[in-house]
Amino acid sequence: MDKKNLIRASKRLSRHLRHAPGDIGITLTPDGWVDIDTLLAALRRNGLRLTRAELDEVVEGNDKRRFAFDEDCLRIRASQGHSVDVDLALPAATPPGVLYHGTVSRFLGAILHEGLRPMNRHAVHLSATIETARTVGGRRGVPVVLVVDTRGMTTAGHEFQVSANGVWLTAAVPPEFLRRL
Ligand code: HQG
Repeated sequence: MDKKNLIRASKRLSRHLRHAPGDIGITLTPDGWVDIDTLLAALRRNGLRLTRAELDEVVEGNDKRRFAFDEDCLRIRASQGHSVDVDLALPAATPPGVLYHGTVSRFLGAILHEGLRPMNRHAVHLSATIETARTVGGRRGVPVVLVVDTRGMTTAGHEFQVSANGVWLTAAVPPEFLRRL
């Protein structure tokens, strides 16, 4: 597959595995999985013909490794970023002493006032590196990077999880744990 088609297929997968499975008539398990043959058939009915080998290419070639197969390679799910009600059942994990969040200046006032909220997703997404946070913020304009005092949060009892593709997740970040880089 060429790059354009890989990106197109990845966007369709993100849409149906994170946000709108019903649009192509599939149902996710409570922890976000769908049977691969079911998915490919549903995509085919909805205008995207993808072979199993091409799906492997999309999963492996994905810049952020957004999708993961289960152990038997029979099922697939998105590793993070859902808006539909799934519980990925990720174990609690201990983050590094600080993490980063990339945003844009127009959200700063609200964020520094009320903290980071998950907005349409299940969790606030945090990055392990400044560079990644810049890329995330850069999707919306000139990036502004916030430093998250994860050590302080852990002491205060907040929990963290890390997705299969290395994105740190937490329910919310109160403003006292945030500062501008
Ligand atoms: C902002 C992409 C106002 C927050 C990326 C962000 C990431 C607030 C936006 C992943 C706020 C939510 C997630 C508050 C947060 N007031 N604005 N209290 N709290 N915000 O897309 O972190 O390509 O849901 O700063 O790489 O930007 O999809 O979150 O700007 O990993 O795999 O509200 O999405 O990954 O936006 O991005 P999002 P995000 P994928």
